[in-house]
Amino acid sequence: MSSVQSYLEGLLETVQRTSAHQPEFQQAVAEVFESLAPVLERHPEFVKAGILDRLIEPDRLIRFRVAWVDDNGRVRVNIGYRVQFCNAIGPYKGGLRFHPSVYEGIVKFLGFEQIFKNALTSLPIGGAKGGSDFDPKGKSDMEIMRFCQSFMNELYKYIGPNTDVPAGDIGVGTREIGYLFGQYKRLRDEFSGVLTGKALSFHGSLDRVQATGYGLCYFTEEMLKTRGRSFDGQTVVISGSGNVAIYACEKATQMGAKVVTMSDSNGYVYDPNGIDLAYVKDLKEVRRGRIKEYAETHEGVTYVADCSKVWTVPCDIALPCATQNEINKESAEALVKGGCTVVCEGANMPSTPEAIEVYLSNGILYGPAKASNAGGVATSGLEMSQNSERLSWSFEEVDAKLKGIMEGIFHASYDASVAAGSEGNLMVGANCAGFLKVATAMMAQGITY
Ligand code: NDP
Ligand code: 2IT
Repeated sequence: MSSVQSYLEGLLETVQRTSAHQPEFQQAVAEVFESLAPVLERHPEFVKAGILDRLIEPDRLIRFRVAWVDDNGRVRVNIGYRVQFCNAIGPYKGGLRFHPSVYEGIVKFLGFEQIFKNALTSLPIGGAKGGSDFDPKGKSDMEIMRFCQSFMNELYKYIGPNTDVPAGDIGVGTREIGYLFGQYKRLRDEFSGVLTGKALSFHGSLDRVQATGYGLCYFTEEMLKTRGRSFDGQTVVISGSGNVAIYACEKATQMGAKVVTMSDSNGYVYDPNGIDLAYVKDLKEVRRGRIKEYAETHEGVTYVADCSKVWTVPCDIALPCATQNEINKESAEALVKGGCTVVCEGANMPSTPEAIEVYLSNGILYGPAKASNAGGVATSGLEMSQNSERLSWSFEEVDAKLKGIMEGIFHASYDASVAAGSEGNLMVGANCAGFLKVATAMMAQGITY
């Protein structure tokens, strides 16, 4: 074993010890490490400076109590988190997730991935993530507001437009960002770009709502071009029915594809005529209903009460847009069997390591999340720029920048895969390109943390 390999293995053992019982974080670190040997062979100075030894431990992990009062006057308590992982190339930046599964291992995996994703955007943003085990499902609007206010009563101490700029993720959209922003403004008496994903009425960016899904499709289109293909005429399977899934469906359809599925954690719908997106937008964005209602109101649509079976639907392209580890080995094999030749990730870490092995050994074109879903945070970066200059750009201007950024991420990842001796392996390429940028900045700034 080379000395670089044994160095990486030693660090993985450290992670298993220091982050025991956090399998998602261990998985995210292992995937990055698997790619980095060629970069470390070329740059022994990164090993000497302990760049990775430092990156596996966040700058800080903040954990706090969030007490709030429900509509029945009962006191409820949740746990809030913010992990500030690395600010080598800009203020900490990353979303907030409200979901009952949130714990340290989830925010750390997301924060760790965010470091390299944000580096790939080429914008000055560092890596962070946060959230709570609060479950927004079934909560009234006033309960959501009171929870957000209580969450911000603690979080405000640690964030700021030049320090740490949170945004949305699962369970946190425009409504929640509004309540969080209102409370921050009250506590600090300051109107600033401290959060992104804001509503347009108080200087959110046009195209931010669409950005992750649109960016995913721009990235996928670049991948398809390498095989002389495009979205036109392709059958697409999408999981999830939230923010990312909806706008991935919209852009893929605009590009000529037929999207035949959407899902939530209860099940999926299969519409052979192509998803009626106007209905889904009203169902999810306005009425906050469940995807099952789609089958109840549309002719010829199948509903299957098992979301993991969505991958058995035959397709050309799969865009997982729900959550981590939603495609395991068995699901990946089902995709291959159904004729799928492209998997591009809208969700964060939706494929297990075993699923990725299935993609690679079957010649599937694979777009890894930290490259392919970077359009959301990139447009958050553009929202920060607009807020700083107190100007708003047009939808077309933002979307053209988003498209350019996604094309840039594809080419940087592709070129880095060539340099690493794994031409076309975008997972290796994205990890190497993102890491190289962060490591170079850390080298220049000395050993601080
Ligand atoms: P939303 O809350 O808008 O939607 C989440 C969707 O995923 C819902 O349909 C939800 O179904 C489903 N889902 C969540 N958890 C599970 C689960 N355990 N099993 C099955 N389905 C599940 O979130 P987003 O669309 O914003 O986020 C989706 C993914 O994209 C996440 O991985 C997120 O980290 C990632 N992402 C988001 C970005 C953004 O800008 N919003 C940017 C980059 C990545 P249900 O209603 O049943 O929970
Ligand atoms: O995973 C992600 O990149 C996001 N949830 C978006 C984060 C952001 O700051 O816009």
